[in-house]
Amino acid sequence: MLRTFAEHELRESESLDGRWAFAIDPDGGEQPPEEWGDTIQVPSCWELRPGLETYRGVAWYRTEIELEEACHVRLVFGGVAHHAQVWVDGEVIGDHYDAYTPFALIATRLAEGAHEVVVRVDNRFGPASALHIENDYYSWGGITRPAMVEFIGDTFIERLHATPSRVRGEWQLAVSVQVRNLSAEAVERDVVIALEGMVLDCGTISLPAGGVVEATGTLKRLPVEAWSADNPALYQVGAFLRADGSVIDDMIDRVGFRTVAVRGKKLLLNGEPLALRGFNRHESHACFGSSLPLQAMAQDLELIRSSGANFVRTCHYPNDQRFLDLCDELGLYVWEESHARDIPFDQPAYAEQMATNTAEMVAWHYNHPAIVIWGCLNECDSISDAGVAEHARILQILRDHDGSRPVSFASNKQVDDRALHLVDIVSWNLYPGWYGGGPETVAPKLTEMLSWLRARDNRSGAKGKPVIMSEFGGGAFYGCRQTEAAKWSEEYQAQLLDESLRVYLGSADVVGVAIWQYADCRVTAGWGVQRPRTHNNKGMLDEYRRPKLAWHAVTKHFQAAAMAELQTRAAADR
Ligand code: ADA
Repeated sequence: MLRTFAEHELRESESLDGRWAFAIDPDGGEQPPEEWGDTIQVPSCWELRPGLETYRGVAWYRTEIELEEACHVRLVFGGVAHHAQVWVDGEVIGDHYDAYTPFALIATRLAEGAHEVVVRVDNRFGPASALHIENDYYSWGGITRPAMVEFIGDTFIERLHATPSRVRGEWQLAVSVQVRNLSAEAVERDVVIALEGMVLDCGTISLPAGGVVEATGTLKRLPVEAWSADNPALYQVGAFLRADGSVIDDMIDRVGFRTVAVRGKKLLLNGEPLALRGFNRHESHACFGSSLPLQAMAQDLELIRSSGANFVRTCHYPNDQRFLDLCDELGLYVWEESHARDIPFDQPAYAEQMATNTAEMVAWHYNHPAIVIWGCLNECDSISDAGVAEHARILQILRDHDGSRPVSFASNKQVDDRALHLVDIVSWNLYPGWYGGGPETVAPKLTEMLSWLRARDNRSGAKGKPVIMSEFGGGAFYGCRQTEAAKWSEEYQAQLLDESLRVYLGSADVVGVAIWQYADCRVTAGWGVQRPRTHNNKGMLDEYRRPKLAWHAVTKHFQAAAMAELQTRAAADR
């Protein structure tokens, strides 16, 4: 399953998870192999197979689907790392770039019976890959997230977006339903939306041959509870397609009623100041690579919640929808960002790949109440004129696709940054105490940055905006314990995090903190030369989720902050 719940009650679908035929293709062939001799688990990373630990190349996957009657099929992949080309019965039906966004491809008018599905997967670097590059995290290979096949008719619901808002003290839900017509004739269809027993007829739409039409409607005066980390109240919203009075298709998603806004230097959730405290988390695990099963994601979120954290930044790419579903269910706030970490803008494929990845992230993840901030372009060029223009372009894509959430990018350009006027929230990646100086440099560095930002003559365009410390921390090897707290020891890392959180959580100017990072993560070979163990060792846990001393220092601060928040709220309620 691509979600933690069923997205359809009427539409027939089947999971494609399981053993697929598998063949690596070191020559990077363009045609499916004659021999298949092997099988592999889907979803999984091929790097977890002995002998393929560092394989960077092409591999082929094959499975079969059985149709009980002639129909169209919609193949939905949660993520393929990182370039997928999909074949049905020997014909290419489409392709997709980037491991971190879902995609759906349609094969039309398939006859009853068995049909072959083949996927060519390529995780090589090079001019065709601008987002997956040698980097300080690993680019895995394979069909790394769940996949499924849906059996659809000529007209079907392709997308359902639901936007909650509060009007004169009452909750309402604006719903947009995108319907596609695969037939060669124009047809009319009725669209109905429903939420917890309340039904709204969105009227009849005329679908041109091969066209896509949007139906909209707003459910008003809804008797619902607000969503927040303390009360993650979720509601099912359904869209139903009717022909001649009969429901022929459906799509179900979940919504949480909450609003996110920036007012002055504050981030607001449902009109109240929101303080974010948590971690940067890569989809990276010693036992699963980037293909974490649901239980491992749940364990991460249980650990994160146990620390007193309420926030996760999906560094540096869109996450598995099931992880976001769990954040919706458990009540964690999420900064989700499109796929970029210090990438050059002059790669030939960059412009289109970055725009597509950003738009796909919002399109597929729009309804998650847990997502409170959209991010992009981590530590990219926000100094040159061209770099600032590119930030404007990508931030505008975020705003064009979703006007309901604040946007930001995590910057390491400090006072030289020239794109801060473009964001709703200023986000700083600062590493005092690691890339220079000791823990005693944390407080002065924050004072220096805030003095610059808030100065009367500050021309950054960001003077009065909220500030998030989007990355900070230092490295330690799990098990490296020593009395003298030298760098790479757990003792030093704990001291640095202790001081960093004392300073950042104690600042009225900082509305959020995201520690770099939750757990150690594997990095790619090119970065490996700079990273001991070819891992980024700044995790509070190691890659097996074994806690370092710093985890306990962090938990002390986060739990104290959570307790103080509860006491403040209790006092306000009295
Ligand atoms: C940057 C970057 C992270 C990581 C970090 C580090 O802030 O955004 O991905 O590389 O530095 O560990 O130095």
